Amino acid sequence: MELKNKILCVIGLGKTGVAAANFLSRQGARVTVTDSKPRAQLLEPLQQLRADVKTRCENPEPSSDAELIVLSPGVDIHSSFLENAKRAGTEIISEIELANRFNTVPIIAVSGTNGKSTCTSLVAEMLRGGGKTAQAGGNLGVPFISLLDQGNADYRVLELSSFQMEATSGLHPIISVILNISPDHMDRHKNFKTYVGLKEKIFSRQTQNDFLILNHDDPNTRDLGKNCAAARVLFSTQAELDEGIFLRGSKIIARLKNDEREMMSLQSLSKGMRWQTENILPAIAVALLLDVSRAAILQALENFAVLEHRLEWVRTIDGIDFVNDSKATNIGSVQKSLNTFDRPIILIAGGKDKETDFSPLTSLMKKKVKHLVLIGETRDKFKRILNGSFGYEESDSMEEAVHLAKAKAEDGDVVLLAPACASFDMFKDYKDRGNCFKTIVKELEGR
Ligand code: UMA
Ligand code: ADP
Repeated sequence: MELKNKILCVIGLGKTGVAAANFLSRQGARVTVTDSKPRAQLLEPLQQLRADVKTRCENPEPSSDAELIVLSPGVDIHSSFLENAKRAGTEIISEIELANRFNTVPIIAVSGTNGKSTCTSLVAEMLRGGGKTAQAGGNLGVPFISLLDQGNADYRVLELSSFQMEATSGLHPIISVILNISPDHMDRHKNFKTYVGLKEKIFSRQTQNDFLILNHDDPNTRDLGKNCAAARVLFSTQAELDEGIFLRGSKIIARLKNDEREMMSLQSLSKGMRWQTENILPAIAVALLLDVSRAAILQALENFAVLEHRLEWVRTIDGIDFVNDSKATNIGSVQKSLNTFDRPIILIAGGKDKETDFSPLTSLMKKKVKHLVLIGETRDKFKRILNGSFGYEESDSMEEAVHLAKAKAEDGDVVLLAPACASFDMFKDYKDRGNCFKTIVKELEGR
């Protein structure tokens, strides 16, 4: 792809926009980055841009002379400010597509609604433990385009979100993984079918030499890719599989290429890691398919630190466990959170709406949740699904919410932050929300 002197526009001046613009500028392109925010709110990213990159703030529309437009993940391909460019026939691609056109390293792609970050990080650790060089990035935090600057590697392991797949067409992973699919980001994708279609794109270019790893336990993933040439490998925590990775009692069994191996017992994992079993099984599948030894896989699992804000145990006070699952921003992850505990839960939930239908949570909440503390914009929407059947309180701040939750909790209970919503109504992002929860919990005094 020749970029020298091409007139290019990158939309969105976040992490991705900075990395993409600098990459393109280094290739000799004439780059402009546009953003809807005013300049005063973009001072930090503006400082990170190369001197020859032009910028336009408070108006994300690409200039009419742009020959190629590169979208940041947060930019919806259906945005009205892209209409003129589409009418003019200007090519619009995602940052993933751009990076892919320059990438020469085999790709392992991890997608799904929940667990991607954990699975992606685990795969990279297992590969490294097996003596291979592996770079991890994508939605995980380091843009794919930035990985190209990190030099060569045996593998690039990419976490891919539905946003990133919108203007992506050429990606061809040697192994792709779809962990699970449940409704999320409906404010952007509008319907579940479109969302599933975006997830399916990760295997659309795979061939008979490739592998597609799928969750057998999820009816939304089990039958995907039946017409795809890649070999399907399933994983399950619930059923023994003819071929794949599954649990037999508490043992993890790998049955691949007509060979059955006992990998390990769940008991040898830390409690936090046991909660990640659905993400560990597919990571093991990837590692085995790439000939990583059992010993290296076990070592990587032992060394792995559970990621912050994902079912993260914070503290036990007066016999009450406080757990930070701020990253539970959709109903699928909250279902997993609630099902993780067999003790009464005081749940702190609510936040910014993503046009989520919360009703699938009602019956599980009735079964698992002893008391609910609602925060954020979605309080009324939550109240409607509870329909007066359920005890709850409301709060305007995390501090008050934690204190209300603690007041209701007794020895043996769990106070769980699992909001089922985005955080942007009250916080900078999910990390800010989780950190706020943790700070308050750490300052609590026991009885
Ligand atoms: N912007 C516009 N116009 C728009 C939309 C956004 O100008 O219509 C501008 C914003 O004003 C802002 C910039 O775009 O200045 C932000 O771009 P971005 O939202 O793409 O953010 P990045 O910092 O580039 O981060 C993105 C991903 N963000 C999103 O998908 C929203 C990060 O995933 C990812 O880690 C990063 O690229 C590196 O690849 C975050 C995320 O929330 C963690 N992802 C969603 C999720 O996990 O649920 C999908
Ligand atoms: P992602 O990168 O896909 O958002 P994370 O590993 O960051 O995934 O986890 C996001 C949320 O999903 C957390 O609340 C976590 O507890 C929950 N979660 C992790 N794995 C799963 C899974 N396999 N099924 C459902 N929820 C999960």
